[in-house]
Amino acid sequence: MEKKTLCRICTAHCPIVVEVDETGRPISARGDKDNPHSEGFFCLKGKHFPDLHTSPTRLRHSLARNGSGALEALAAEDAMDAVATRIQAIIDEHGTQAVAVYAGTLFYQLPQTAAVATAWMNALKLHLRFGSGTIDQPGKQIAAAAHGQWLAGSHVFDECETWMLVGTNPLVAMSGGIAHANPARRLERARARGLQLVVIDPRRSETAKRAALHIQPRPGTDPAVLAGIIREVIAQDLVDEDFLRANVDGFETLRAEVDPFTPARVATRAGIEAHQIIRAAQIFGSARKGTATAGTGANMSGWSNISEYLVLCLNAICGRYRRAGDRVANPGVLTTRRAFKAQPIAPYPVAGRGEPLRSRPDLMPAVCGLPTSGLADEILLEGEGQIKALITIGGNPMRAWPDPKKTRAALEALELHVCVDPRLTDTAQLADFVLAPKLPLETPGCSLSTENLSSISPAFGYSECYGQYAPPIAQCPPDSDLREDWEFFYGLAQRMGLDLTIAAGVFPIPGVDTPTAALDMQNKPSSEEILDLLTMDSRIPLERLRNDPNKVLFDDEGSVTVEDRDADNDARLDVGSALLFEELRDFAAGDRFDRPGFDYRMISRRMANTFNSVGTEIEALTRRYGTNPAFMHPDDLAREGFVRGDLIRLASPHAEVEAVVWPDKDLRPGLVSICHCWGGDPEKPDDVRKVGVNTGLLISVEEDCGRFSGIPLMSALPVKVARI
Ligand SMILES: Nc1nc2c(c(=O)[nH]1)N[C@H]1C(S)=C(S)[C@@H](COP(=O)(O)OP(=O)(O)OC[C@H]3O[C@@H](n4cnc5c(=O)[nH]c(N)nc54)[C@H](O)[C@@H]3O)O[C@H]1N2
Ligand SMILES: Nc1nc2c(c(=O)[nH]1)N[C@H]1C(S)=C(S)[C@@H](COP(=O)(O)OP(=O)(O)OC[C@H]3O[C@@H](n4cnc5c(=O)[nH]c(N)nc54)[C@H](O)[C@@H]3O)O[C@H]1N2
Ligand code: SF4
Ligand SMILES: [Mo]
Repeated sequence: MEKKTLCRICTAHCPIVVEVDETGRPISARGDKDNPHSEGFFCLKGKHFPDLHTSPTRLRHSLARNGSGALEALAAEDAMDAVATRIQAIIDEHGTQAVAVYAGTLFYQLPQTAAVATAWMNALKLHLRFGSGTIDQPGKQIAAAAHGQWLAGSHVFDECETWMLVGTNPLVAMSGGIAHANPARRLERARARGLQLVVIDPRRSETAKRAALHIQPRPGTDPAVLAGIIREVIAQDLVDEDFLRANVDGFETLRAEVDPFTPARVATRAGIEAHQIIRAAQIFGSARKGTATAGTGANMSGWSNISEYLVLCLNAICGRYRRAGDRVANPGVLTTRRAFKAQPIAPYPVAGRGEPLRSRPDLMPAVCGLPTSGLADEILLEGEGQIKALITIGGNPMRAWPDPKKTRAALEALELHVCVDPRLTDTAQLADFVLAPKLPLETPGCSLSTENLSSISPAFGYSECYGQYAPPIAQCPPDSDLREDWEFFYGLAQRMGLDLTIAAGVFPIPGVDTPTAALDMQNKPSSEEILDLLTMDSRIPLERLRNDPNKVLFDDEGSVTVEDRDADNDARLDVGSALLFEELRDFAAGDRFDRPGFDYRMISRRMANTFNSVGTEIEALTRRYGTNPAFMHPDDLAREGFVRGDLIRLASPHAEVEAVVWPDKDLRPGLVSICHCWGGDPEKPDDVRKVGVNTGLLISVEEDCGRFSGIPLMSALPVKVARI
C-alpha cells in the first residue's frame, strides 16, 4: 500500500510516497510527483528513510547501564522511572545548575519533541541549554541583534532578480537561500527568467556551477569580500537612499569602516581578481529585488558575526526588504499568525544574558544560546556549579562537537548521561540511559518546523504558501517498546511533579507574542493534540490539512500585503554597530589564524548522501566513496605525490588524523575539503576507509573561538598533509 507523508531526515521535509506492507512495515520511498510544492523531488537519503525505521541496528528498546557496565534493555516506563529518580536526586543535591541539555538537529525538526522537551526545561527552570546552533551559524542571531530585524521580511528567491550566497550550497544542503523543496529546479526556472546568482565559495560547488558570477576566495576572507562589495555598492551609487533615510542608522559609520577594503586590497587578501568585487556589486546592487544570505562556510571560518552582519548591511543599504503594499509570498500556514509591517524591530543586546561559563570567562550566554564548544570543559571543571547530568536529544556529540577526545572525557565524567536517540551512536554507547524513540513514519507530523524556520533568517522556511500534515503510516517494529520523543519528557515531568506549558510553533517569531497552553498532566494528551496546540493560532487550521491531504498550497486563501509602519513606531535598523565593527578591524589587522608550516586550509562541506552523522552506517549511502574523503585539487595531489584513494596524514596545530585523499578539480588549490560527523570512537581507532575521519579531532575548542558564540575555527583551519 502506498502512503503519502514527509521525509524528515533534513529540513527540506520532502513530500514522499512510502510503500508499506500489510504488517505496517515501511518498505521503500519515492518522491511525490503529484505534490505541487516539491514536484516529486527527493534524494537518495529520502529513498532510504524507511531503512532508518527497519534497520536491524535501530534500537527497539530503551537501554540502561547495568551493574557490570553494559547497556541492557529496559522497558520504556521503567527507564522513565529510573531517569526521573536519578535527575531528581542530582537536582536535590546540587540544584538545577547541575543539569544540562544538548539539543541536536533532530530536536528542532520534530515539533512535538521541541515543544514538550522545552516545556520540561522551563518547568525545571533549567538554564544550561545548549544546542547545535552555536556550532553551526551563530552569527545569524548575533548579527540580527546588532542590526535589528525587518518585520515584513524579505522577498523570496522565486520573485528575485539576483541572489548572493556566501559559504552555502543549497543544491546539496537544502538550506541557505534557495527554498528547500526542489532547489535545483527553482534555480533553473529563476535563471530562465533572468536571475543572476552570485556565489562566494572557495569551492566551485554544485550551486556555484550555476552562478552568473562565482568568486572563489581564500577561505576565512568573507569579511574582506563582503566589505569590498559594500564599498563598491556605495561607490557605484547603488544604495537605496529612500530606504536608508526612512529606516536605517549608521550609514556613515559603515561607509568609513568598509572604506579600506578597496577592490585591489580585497583581491590581495582573498586571492581573487579585483574586477570580481566590482562585478558582484554591480549585479547585486543594480537589481530591484534580491537578497544576500550566508551559510556554514561563512560562519565556521573564524568571522561568523561580522560576516553575517555585513550580509545584513548589504541587504539594508540596497533596501532588500518588502515594502508597504508588497505581496507577502508566504503569509504562513501552520506557524502562529503574524502581522507584516514595513518597520524594523530595533537592535537589541547581543550578550549580557547571564553569567559567563565557569570554565570559560570569555564565553557567556548570548542571543545565539550557550556556547556548545564550552560544554565539555564546563562538565570537566570540578567545583561549585559543575554539570553532573546531561540529556542529549536528537544529537550526536561524539561526532558533531569539536574535539571528540575532550567530548569523550566529559561524557565519561558525567554522573548521569541520558541520550534520546533511535541508534546506538558513539554518543549513546557512552550513556547511562538511552531512551529509544518512535520514528517519524510512526508518529503524526507536519511541515511546521521547516515553515517556522522563516523566523531564523531571511530566506529560510518555505517560499510559498505551503503546508502539509503527515499522518502516522507505519507500525513500530515487532516486539519493540518505543515512545515518541515528547512522551519521555511528559513522562519525566509527571514523575517529577512538574506542570508543563507549551508554546506554539518551534522557533519564536520576532515581534509576535507566542500563545501558550498548559498540558493536562493527569490524562496524557495524544500526539495529535500536541500538534493542535502547536498550531493553535495558525492562519490555516491543522484540521483542514488533515481532512484534505491533497491540498498543500494555500495561495487561494486571500493574499496578504505588507502594512504601513505603525504611526508611533520610530525603530531603525543599524548598519553601524561599533561592537561588530571591532571584529572587522581585528580582521583587517592580518590573518590571525595563520600558523607557519601549516600551508593548507581545511574547509567544511556537506556530502549529498549523509545528513551529519545520519546515514554514515547505511552502505547504499556511503558507496560512492566508502568514507568521507579529504578532497584536494589535482595539482596539489600531484605536487604532494598523492593519488586518489591514498591514505594521508592530516595535521592541524592541535592534532593529527589519517584520511583518504580524493581529487576535486572544483576546489581552489591549497585546500582540503572534508565533510564532518564521520569517524568512530577516537579511543578505538578503526579503519578510516570504512568509518571515515572525524574532522572535529583537528579542531581546538580553546583557541580561535568566535566572540559570544564560541564557535571554533571549523573551516579555514590551517593544516598540513603528508604521505603515510
Ligand atoms: N568539524 C565539523 N563539525 C561540525 C560541523 C562541521 O561542518 N564540521 N557541522 C556542525 C553542524 S552545522 C551541526 S548542525 C552539528 C550536528 O550536530 P548533531 O545534531 O549533534 O548531530 P547529528 O548527527 O545531526 O545528530 C542527530 C541525531 O539524531 C538522531 N535521530 C534521528 N531521528 C531521530 C528522532 O526521531 N528522534 C531522536 N531523538 N533522535 C533522532 C540521529 O540518530 C542522530 O544521532 O554538527 C556540527 N559539527
Ligand atoms: N546532504 C546534506 N544536507 C545537509 C546536511 C548534511 O550533512 N548533508 N547538514 C544540514 C545542516 S546541519 C546544515 S547547518 C546545513 C548547512 O548548509 P550549508 O551552509 O549550505 O552547508 P554546506 O553544504 O557545507 O555549504 C557550505 C559551503 O561553504 C564553503 N566554505 C567553506 N569555508 C568557507 C569560507 O571560509 N568562506 C566561504 N564563503 N565559503 C566557505 C564550502 O566549500 C561549502 O560549499 O545543511 C543541512 N543539510
Ligand atoms: S532532501 Fe532528501 S533527506 Fe532531505 S527531506 Fe528531502 S528526501 Fe529527505
Ligand atoms: Mo547544522
